[in-house]
Amino acid sequence: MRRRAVLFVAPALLAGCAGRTAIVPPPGAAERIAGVDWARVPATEVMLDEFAFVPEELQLRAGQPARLVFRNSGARPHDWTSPGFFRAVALRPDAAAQAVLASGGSVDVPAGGTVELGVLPLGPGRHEITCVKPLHATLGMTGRVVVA
Ligand SMILES: [Cu+2]
Repeated sequence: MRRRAVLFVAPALLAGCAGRTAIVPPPGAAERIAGVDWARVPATEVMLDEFAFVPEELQLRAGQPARLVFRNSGARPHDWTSPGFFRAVALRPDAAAQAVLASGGSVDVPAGGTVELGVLPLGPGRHEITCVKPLHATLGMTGRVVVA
């Protein structure tokens, strides 16, 4: 009963998957992203379906903004989850970014749906990606994002 009360008062923190910790944007992230002209940033598509990410390895460049368009062409909900990546980027401030931060680093995409995020990788790195839906990683929904 006590646990249920906690869940009731903190739904935003626990959105997506109970137990994951909300991500706080790195220092300076808001300033870094404020000057980006998103209309000039080309879209990069990331497809999700049963049971793969395409591309399996997403390549980005540090300091170069990207519009990531996550498209679920499958018949089930999927997610693109990478807490390490989302701790290392500045996100364009919008509702989609808020949902990713609150969930602890998951882009949740309903079947047939699309989610767009504006990201600015702050430095080079390599981060694992999984779909955290039960068994989806085992069935092939793993990958990585490499920031050069
Ligand atoms: Cu999945």
